[in-house]
Amino acid sequence: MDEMGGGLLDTIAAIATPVGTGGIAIVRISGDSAFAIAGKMVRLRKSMALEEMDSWSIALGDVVEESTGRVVDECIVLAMRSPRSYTGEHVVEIQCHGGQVVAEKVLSLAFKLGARPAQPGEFTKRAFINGRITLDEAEAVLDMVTSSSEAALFQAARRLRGELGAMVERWESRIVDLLALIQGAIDFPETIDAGRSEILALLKCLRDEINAVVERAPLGLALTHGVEVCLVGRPNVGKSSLFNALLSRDRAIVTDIPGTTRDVLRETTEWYGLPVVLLDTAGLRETQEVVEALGVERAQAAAVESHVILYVLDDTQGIGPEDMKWLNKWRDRNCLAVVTKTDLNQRRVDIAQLEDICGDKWVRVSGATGFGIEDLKRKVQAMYAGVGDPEALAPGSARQVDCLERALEGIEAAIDYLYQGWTDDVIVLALEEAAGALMELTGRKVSGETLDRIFSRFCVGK
Ligand SMILES: Nc1nc2c(ncn2[C@@H]2O[C@H](COP(=O)(O)OP(=O)(O)O)[C@@H](O)[C@H]2O)c(=O)[nH]1
Ligand SMILES: [Mg+2]
Repeated sequence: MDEMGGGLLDTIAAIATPVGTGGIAIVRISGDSAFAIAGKMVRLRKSMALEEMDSWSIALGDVVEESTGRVVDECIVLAMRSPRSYTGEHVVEIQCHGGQVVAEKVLSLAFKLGARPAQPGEFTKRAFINGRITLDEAEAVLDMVTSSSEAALFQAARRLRGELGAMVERWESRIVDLLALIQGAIDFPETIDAGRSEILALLKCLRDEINAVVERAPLGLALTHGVEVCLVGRPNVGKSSLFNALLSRDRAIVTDIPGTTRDVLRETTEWYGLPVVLLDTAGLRETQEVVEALGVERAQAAAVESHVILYVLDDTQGIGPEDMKWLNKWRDRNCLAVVTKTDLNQRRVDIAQLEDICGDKWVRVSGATGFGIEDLKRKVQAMYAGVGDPEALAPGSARQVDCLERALEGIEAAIDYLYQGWTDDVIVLALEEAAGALMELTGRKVSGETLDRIFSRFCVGK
């Protein structure tokens, strides 16, 4: 039993296409018995058994219920033999007609013949375990499927092609080379000083490269999960009108009655390639009204949890003491002051005063006319460094970011130790940590391998 609760040696089966009616549905079977099981389910039209199909060949057949001899559906069979398949195991894919009942029926036949239901992600997990893909690529598979904007898709596609993993492996092998250099220095103490400045320069270069990718972590995570952007502000300042304008549709109720919005409204949208989850909230104010008070609580919680706060100010009213309080509270956050109702030309919001609190993080808009709305979207998009840069490869998961950060810590520590004149073994330890963290990112084991590589590359006669 593996940690997912299913045997790794079992043959697994699942419907690979979405639930519902469609042109075709695909039932995927993977494992040692894939051909044997599929062979009992499908009678090929040409006079050969499914088990005899060549790898990477395709054939027309009928799915037949063994017990009754009834034909369930006409199908196309794709045969892929180990190790040249997605999972690295024998895989048979049966394309049947895309009705839910049809696909379920075909799947149930596979179960009756000994396949076990695949667990979530198990085909990809097997692909990783069988060395078909690295861990970061496995994560990218999921990112591809769930990507909600083109920018997210392109990032995931690059990670799926192994671009991040390849970069990480290059960093790792540079560290391994450095380790070899240092280990060599242990054997030849007279070369140590010349070696140290060289090692320092190489480490700084490596640090800067890794750091550039770590800095794009917010972008990578934003693309994977969407950026939560939360509209907050006092009642009646125009939040819901902005919510609608930003979504280009009438989603939220807008009235001149303060306290109209109660619950937090969430809608997904896309701003110049950035996938956004936009939140509209109840106006922040003290209130005795129970439902509204709960709404205000939720508004604050939503603001705290979101990635970007849009603090809305009413240009017909100016900046009140309450506004000052919130703006100051969120000044260190990704908070943009949004001055709305500018179409009424009152100019009560003093921009100089606003700049004192927010610097250049403000924008003038109108929810009524749409003025400044695109500017607002662009300002939020620009908070995510590298979003418009096709060269900027970003990590796609918190796990990857964690590995990179730990690698960076190890390298920083090694640099410090070098400056402080610590002994080589301390530096070696820090660099091994860094290499280990990078190996975790791609899913390879860290332990003995690092050492093996050092000695196989840099043998100084030991
Ligand atoms: N002229 C003008 N009126 C606006 C604008 N935004 C909101 N309003 C009006 O201000 C009132 C409150 O708007 P609403 O969006 O519900 O504010 P909320 O309570 O902050 O969500 C409504 O009567 C809106 O029609 C704007 O940009 N221009
Ligand atoms: Mg509202």
